[in-house]
Amino acid sequence: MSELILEQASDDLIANEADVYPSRKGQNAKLIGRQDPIVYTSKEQGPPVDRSLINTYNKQGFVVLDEVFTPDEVTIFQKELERLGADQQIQQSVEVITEPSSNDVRSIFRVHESSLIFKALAADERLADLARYLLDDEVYIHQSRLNYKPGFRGKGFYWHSDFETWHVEDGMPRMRACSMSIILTENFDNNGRLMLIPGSHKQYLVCQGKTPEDHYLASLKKQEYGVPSNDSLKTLAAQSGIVSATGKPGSVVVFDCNVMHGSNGNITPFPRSSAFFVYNALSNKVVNPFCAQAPRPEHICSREYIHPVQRSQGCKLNA
Ligand code: 6CS
Ligand code: FE
Repeated sequence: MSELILEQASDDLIANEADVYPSRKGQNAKLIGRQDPIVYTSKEQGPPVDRSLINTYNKQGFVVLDEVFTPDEVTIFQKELERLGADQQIQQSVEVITEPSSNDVRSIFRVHESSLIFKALAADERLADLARYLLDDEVYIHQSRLNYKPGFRGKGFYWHSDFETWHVEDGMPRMRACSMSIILTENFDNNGRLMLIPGSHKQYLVCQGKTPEDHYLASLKKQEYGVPSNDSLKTLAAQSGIVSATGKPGSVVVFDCNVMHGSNGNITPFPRSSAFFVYNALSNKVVNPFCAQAPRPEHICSREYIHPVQRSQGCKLNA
């Protein structure tokens, strides 16, 4: 049997037999237990941040690291965010998602490859070392995006678990990934900040319905599949409430791939922009999608270009 057929057979085996988190397979919505650790690292290795922050992450499913990046570094990120958002050529590319009710830029994907500054940021030890610690493995960027959440008409992101989408639509086998959202503009109470349900990462929410073809073309503007039923959301929220994760520009929201989160729209004049990197353990590389659809494109889910994030000594950023 040729190497290729063997490899495909093993992927199929993984994709078909090891679907321990089946969702959107016609069942009713329900909550099942998480079958993976949250913090993978063995105890003797010291964390790169205060142990109390690791404990909060483990318990809540997220933690806010205050002002990790200096104001000067944030200015560099903001200028790059504005440059990319204003670039006519980039605006026409597939990597840009516009707002559903305007042509405002909603997100730009794959910036860890297309922007030298965000490539350096993704590899910065203040982020990547923490991801390696939490996942106890080398890591690669599964997805990166700039979220502009523009003022006046920035639409929200309905409640969802990222992992449910990445498992079903991208073929991410297990919960061994974490996201880091670097706050680039002031998060106020009212400009569409990130809301999370603490502790929700410990249960997997099986979603009803079936994944439509090319679902990402709609879901990245307005997600309607792979979202919780009202009852399951009520159950999760009743268990531990809903909190907002805010912080000054330069702060980082670190969250487990399976924590339930969402954000409101933004009708204030103040954009709520962030840079978002998803670190996946190298041992948890995506296989075939667990839904019967074609894999999502490379700019949304790294599949062809999977390489470990190189160790760096801080962002090599030219002001
Ligand atoms: O579908 C995805 O991969 C993206 N969708 C959302 C709303 N959050 C995670 C991710 O960026
Ligand atoms: Fe999300």
